[in-house]
Amino acid sequence: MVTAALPYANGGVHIGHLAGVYVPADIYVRYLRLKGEEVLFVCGTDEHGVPVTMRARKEGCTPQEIVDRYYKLIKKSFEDFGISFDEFGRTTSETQTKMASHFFKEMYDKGVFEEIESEQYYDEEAHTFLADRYITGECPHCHNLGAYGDQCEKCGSTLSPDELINPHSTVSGSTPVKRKTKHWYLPLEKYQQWLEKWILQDHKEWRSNVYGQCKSWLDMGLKPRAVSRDLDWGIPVPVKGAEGKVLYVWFDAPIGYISNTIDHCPSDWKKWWKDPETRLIHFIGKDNIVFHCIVFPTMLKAMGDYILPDNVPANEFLNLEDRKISTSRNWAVWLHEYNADFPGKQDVLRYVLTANAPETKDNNFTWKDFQARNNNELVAVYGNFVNRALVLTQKYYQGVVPPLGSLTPADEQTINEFRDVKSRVEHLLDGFHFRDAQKEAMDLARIGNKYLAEQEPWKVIKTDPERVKTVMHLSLQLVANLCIAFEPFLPFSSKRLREMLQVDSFAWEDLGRTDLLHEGHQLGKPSLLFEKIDDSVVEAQIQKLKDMEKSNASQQPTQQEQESKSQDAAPVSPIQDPCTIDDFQKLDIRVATVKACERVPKSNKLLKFTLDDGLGERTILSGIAKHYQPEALVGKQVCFIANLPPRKMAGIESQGMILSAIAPDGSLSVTSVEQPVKPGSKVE
Ligand code: B3M
Ligand code: ZN
Repeated sequence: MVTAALPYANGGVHIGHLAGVYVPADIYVRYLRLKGEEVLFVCGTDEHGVPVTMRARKEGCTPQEIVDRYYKLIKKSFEDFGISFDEFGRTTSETQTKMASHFFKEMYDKGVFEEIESEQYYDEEAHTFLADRYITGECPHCHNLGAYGDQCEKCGSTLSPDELINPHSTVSGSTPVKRKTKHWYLPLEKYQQWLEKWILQDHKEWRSNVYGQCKSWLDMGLKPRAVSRDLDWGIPVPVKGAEGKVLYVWFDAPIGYISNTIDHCPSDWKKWWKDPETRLIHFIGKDNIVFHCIVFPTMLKAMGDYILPDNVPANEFLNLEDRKISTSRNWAVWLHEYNADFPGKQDVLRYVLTANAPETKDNNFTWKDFQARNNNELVAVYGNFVNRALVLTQKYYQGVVPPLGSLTPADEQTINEFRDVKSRVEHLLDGFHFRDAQKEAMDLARIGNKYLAEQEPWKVIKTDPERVKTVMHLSLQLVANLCIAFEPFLPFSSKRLREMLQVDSFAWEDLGRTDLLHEGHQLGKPSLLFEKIDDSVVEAQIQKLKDMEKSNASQQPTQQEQESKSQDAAPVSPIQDPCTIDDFQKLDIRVATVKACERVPKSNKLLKFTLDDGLGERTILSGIAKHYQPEALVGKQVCFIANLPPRKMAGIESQGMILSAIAPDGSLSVTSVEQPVKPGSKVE
């Protein structure tokens, strides 16, 4: 039973989600299916909770309209991309309402929950309790005026609404008041010992990032977690006295895995969730670890007869062009847009995301790397080998597999080199090392290229045509092996390759064999598996990113920015105490032209500017690396303070300060002049 995290139906899916969850899950499932294992792959959209209501408020429509729209968009983009779910459901389904209510009822009846009354913020104008995200105020730590009730995004501290100075409701703008409210809590602390044994002792094999995060939660000591909310969007809490309350989205969502299974196979769903012989694997991003390793297993345990996850291979995050993916700043590559911009190239993105999979640490996607991996690996290694083998067979033997003659030591060596690829790839896939597993498959193509380059059939054909038959026979066996080895990773290419080979299907078991294509077998017409991607194509994508970011058209929350920030909701900072014109005139503010700009090695904050300030060259360091690609600033004019004393940072002397505008949400824009001016011009 394989699950992939249910994306919130409040926005599209981007490459960060794909790399972290859906591509590895799909590789794993395709691999199991190829092996002939009985496997079910379930996903769907997560349609309740504050992320959805926030989005609806922002767009001025109902939550239902939002989830209907994004369910369709997400489902279609996964389908187009070849993520092979057996079932893609929604948490607003009837089955889910029944199942989640059943879970709550049963746990309630068993006396699992604690009922706790607490005081929560209530908006008297809007007549509603306020989720933490709906409250803003001043951060007690950094005094950012736009901090949220759960987090200050300026200084990163986790907050509770009580800590906010001067809280106000983003729903009506009024000052909220405290009201008593009752909620049901899952007493995780009662399961602490059991969890410690189950995870820390019995699952030492889990990825170290997952194991480590669980350990630190457990070390801190678990606390009760509320499983209900005062919200008007969600599954009603199914007990008396709970009017106006819904199940917390994180109580409801994981049960969605089960409901979607039920919708897929109503009569035998229990075998997937209650049979101790079934292995359950959750693919998730790192921000979901606590829910999948601690909260949901506790719920399953409390229910009694469910199986528990066998493994939870959570990934770290993927950055985009060296910056954190941010949907509110529209710094993202959206799957539905990729599908539209690169039709038929699903495998290229699959390949690149797996090659850069953030398995053990955060990783980075750049369009240049996308192009390089396509051109230098898919085209030049895999595609090239396959094409040479097929085209030569076509040319010499009209596409009929030639016989195998006697083997030379070089043949033997090549056969040996790829014979054990099966066990190597299996070992890696079984351990969820997708990046290395894909590398093994690519190495197989390298073996093929090396073999052809050394045997030179195009030369030998003139002197020893019998020998060429053997070389081509073996090359074709290697092509067939590549088709199998790449099948879980690059399913579209393997399908096309099977058509070229005129083979309906291969089994995983066949991997490593040298008799997959028999002498006399007629191959189909060869065509190119991959094509080069030009500079202009990736440059257009980079430009698109920059343009989209500027226009800031979409403001959907990312996975990380979950219950998300709203730029409009963040108020601007108050005007400071008065200063005199003399104070101002002490500052020598000038315009300079950026001659060069680069990252400062080992610093993720600093950019080093070389400026033309009208008198010569000037070096200034600025802590804005998170906001700009250095290349993007070259040639621009910027305003800077020219008469600050020099200051050393990261071993480099900075001669002044570049002025930037900082928006309340923390985003930043360097100041410039409306028309180009002579460098050195004063700003007054
Ligand atoms: N929708 C959170 C997320 O997308 C959540 C996952 C639910 S999995 C049950 O990060
Ligand atoms: Zn703060």
